[in-house]
Amino acid sequence: MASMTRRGVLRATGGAALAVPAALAAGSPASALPAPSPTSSAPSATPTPTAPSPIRKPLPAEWFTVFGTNAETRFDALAGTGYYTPNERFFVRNHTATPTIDARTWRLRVFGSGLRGAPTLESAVTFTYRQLLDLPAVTVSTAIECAGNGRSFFTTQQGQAVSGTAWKLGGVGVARWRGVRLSTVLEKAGLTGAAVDLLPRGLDADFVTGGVNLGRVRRVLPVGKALDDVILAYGMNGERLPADHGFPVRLVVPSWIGIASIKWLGDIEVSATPLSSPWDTEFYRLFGPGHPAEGSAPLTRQVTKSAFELGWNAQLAAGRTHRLTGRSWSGRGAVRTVEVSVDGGDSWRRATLRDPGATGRWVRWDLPWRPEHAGAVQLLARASDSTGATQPTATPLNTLGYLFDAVVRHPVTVT
Ligand SMILES: Nc1nc2c(c(=O)[nH]1)N[C@H]1C(S)=C(S)[C@@H](COP(=O)(O)O)O[C@H]1N2
Ligand SMILES: [Mo]
Repeated sequence: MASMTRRGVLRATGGAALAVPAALAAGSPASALPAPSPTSSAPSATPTPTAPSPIRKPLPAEWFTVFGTNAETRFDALAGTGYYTPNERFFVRNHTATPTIDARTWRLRVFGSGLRGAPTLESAVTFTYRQLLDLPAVTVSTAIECAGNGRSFFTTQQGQAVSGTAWKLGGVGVARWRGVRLSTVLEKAGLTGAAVDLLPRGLDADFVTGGVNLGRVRRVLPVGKALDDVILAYGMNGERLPADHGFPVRLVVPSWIGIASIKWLGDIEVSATPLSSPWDTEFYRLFGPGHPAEGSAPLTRQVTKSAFELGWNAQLAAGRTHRLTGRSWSGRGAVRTVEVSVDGGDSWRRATLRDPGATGRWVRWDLPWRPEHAGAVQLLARASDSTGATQPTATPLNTLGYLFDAVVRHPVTVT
């Protein structure tokens, strides 16, 4: 691991599912399937075999729960897989569909008033794939997590209506990302002290929702964060960055919600004046009771969560000792303790942590449990982090269902 490891490596990111404000939602975000992008120039008379899938990799039911253009990792599919989420099992959150990009012709274009000479998009400073590979490389171990991860529990645990993909807890994964520091590239592009905001933008299709074309997926990245620990990643867990995860190059923004980590990066505006996008104003803020009409400030850091590596409604035999395993993570601090309750929260026992805690990524943990009687049980796990925060029993409502951090009640059946 390179020098960034110590600091940058230790933070998590999160993204949001697609939480579409009611005003924009035509259907579920998952239904906002874009027209497939034309990837070949085959004559239109040629019958199309099958509509291209929005996600390229196989999505076996043992590993994923699929929601339209998105696929959630099943936590029971992580048991025994090691610390990092295997690329094949890493969740995918696509606003539209995974595009096909030729790394030989791909260029990253960097432009704007925050660069020397204020180049326009047409006169942008460009980087080829090869040029990026030739710059000093770093490896960062961090989570990418959707801001909407855990959203379904607002409804199933708290009885609240929220819009967006109904993730359980699998809209998260941790990988070793290989790439070049964004600060290195910005410096080469002529960053000036006047720069305040960046606007990285993807090469996937325009995002159309409720009949409104919001343009290409993009989200403001303040220059302070950009220079701190963000990388342009071209490798994931020792492999070339897979198509579904942003090939050829994506941003990895440690500890922040997943939308910050723009995939299929095409250009970055660097501005001396504040920038904005619908992903900063319409989505990825807290809306609803207790929040201003325009929403909270744009969301940045992820919250704390815990998950058992068990299927939903898993069956466990009575009269035997089971090793309950799980993972806890936070974008706000390092996970320090994890407690488990098998009696609905009346009593708690400390789980054994198997990894050192670090901001922005998880720790694996385990705990033996010997259930004596058959019946339905809810398993609870709660983590405390280095900021002193412990997962609460409820998360205050926000209508787009972001940043769920309450203790999840995981149903199992003892047989
Ligand atoms: N260009 C582009 N970047 C994107 C997205 C997208 O749809 N298009 N989705 C974002 C969201 S909401 C999340 S949570 C993460 C998901 O990353 P993954 O699919 O590699 O898990 O990518 C982010 N980057
Ligand atoms: Mo996301």
